[in-house]
Amino acid sequence: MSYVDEVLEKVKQKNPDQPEFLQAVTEVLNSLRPVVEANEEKYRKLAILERITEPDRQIMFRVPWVDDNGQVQVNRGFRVQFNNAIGPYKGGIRLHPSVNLSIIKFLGFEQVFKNSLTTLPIGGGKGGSDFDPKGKSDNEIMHFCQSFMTELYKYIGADTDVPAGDIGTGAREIGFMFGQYKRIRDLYEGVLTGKGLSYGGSLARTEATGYGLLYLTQELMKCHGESMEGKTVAISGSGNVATYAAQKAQQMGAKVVTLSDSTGWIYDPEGIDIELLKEVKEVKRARLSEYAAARSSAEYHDKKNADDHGVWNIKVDIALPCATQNELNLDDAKALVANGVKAVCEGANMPTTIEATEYLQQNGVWFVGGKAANAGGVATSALEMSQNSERLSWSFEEVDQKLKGIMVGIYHAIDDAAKKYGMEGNYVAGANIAGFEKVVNAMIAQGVV
Ligand code: NDP
Ligand code: 2IT
Repeated sequence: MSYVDEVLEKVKQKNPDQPEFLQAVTEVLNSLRPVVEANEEKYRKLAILERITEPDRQIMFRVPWVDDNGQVQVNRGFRVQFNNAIGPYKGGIRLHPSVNLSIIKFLGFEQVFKNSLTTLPIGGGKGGSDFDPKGKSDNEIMHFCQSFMTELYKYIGADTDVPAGDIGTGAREIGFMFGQYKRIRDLYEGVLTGKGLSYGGSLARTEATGYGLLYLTQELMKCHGESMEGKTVAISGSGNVATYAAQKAQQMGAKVVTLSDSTGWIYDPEGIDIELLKEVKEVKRARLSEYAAARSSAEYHDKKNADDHGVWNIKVDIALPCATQNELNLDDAKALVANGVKAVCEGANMPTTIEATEYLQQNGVWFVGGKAANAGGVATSALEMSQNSERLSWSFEEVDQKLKGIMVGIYHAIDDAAKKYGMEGNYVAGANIAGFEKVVNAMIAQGVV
């Protein structure tokens, strides 16, 4: 049996109840076959694949807090520190009722390769809780965040592990967590990124994931003799990533015609009104249906069931899934291909199922996975860490220029890696290989640790 198959089997046996983690590992290890085969005996002897698929440590803890009615609530907190071969653990905190160990492990595993692709010195980790921020008052959010940090602070630090935002965690939550860390440790350090601008945050971090996604997509199009100008774009989600992806796409001359949330989706053939979107989602924290109610050109569709991903049925040139894992399945991929989609680039983490990814690739769609396409967020987090370390802050333009350079660089790195192993155009394999090589070299150099 090949070393890849051996390890895939072991990972399945050890984690039978973790479907998302197994999905992420299967995708990565399958695409690493040519690299692993070229180093089969060496990697087997050093147990490289066993080590890279087993987190350094997994922390799970109780998060008790008191709601506005005086009722004590208990959530479960997680931090998975996956791999710190190339820098301190780095990765977001997801607050969503669906959060469990499988989801945090898949995100932490992917983060290792993504962070490596940024070229910056950051290892991979992820955290979160099954806490649901929806419908909670600011007071409840603060109490939860303070309780979460009262345990998490033991394991993190500016040179150890630096969390950030993800689904359900934005500037408000990061602010409450930072305040509690500072209070407990009596230490003013860059322990979190995505901070507010008045206390160590970086300009352009809010925009970074969405903007970065578009910088990479633009480079992909350019290298295929196309531009963003005049293209029609479908985006899913309506949170941080979706909002700034839509904004940058329209600044580039494309028209974004869809958005979604967990209850429904909109089709706006005249192009998304970004200011209205921000007002509804960022200021009012309301549902997308309110966007449609305020804009006559927009149609609102209720989500019929969990498998209803209506946005992928719209005819577009480019699709950018920016909501959550497994939101674009084989049927969605078929609908996109039938409508002539040219490119699919993932703003979310693992939004496309393995079958859908393969179908898109087999049908000539230029497909870039999240580890490369959404790396702009964490890359800019690393730039925030640099600014915190030198106790300076850079201008928006300086950060944005660096972000653009990093995303264009990532596109070429994954394109080159795919070509080097005879898989031209397979950007999924290219990203996994390029991300893996750097981490493995560092692991080997550092010995058996
Ligand atoms: P937000 O919380 O800001 O927005 C999430 C969006 O996705 C919302 O519209 C939400 O709808 C929708 N969504 C979330 N979960 C589900 C679900 N289970 N089913 C349907 N819709 C869902 O998160 P972000 O924009 O920050 O994150 C979006 C994706 O991008 C995630 O996969 C995240 O891991 C990834 N990502 C984020 C980065 C960042 O810097 N923030 C960086 C790189 C990747 P609703 O409001 O109804 O829940
Ligand atoms: O998935 C991700 O890359 C993020 N949520 C951002 C992580 C970070 O540390 O900025």
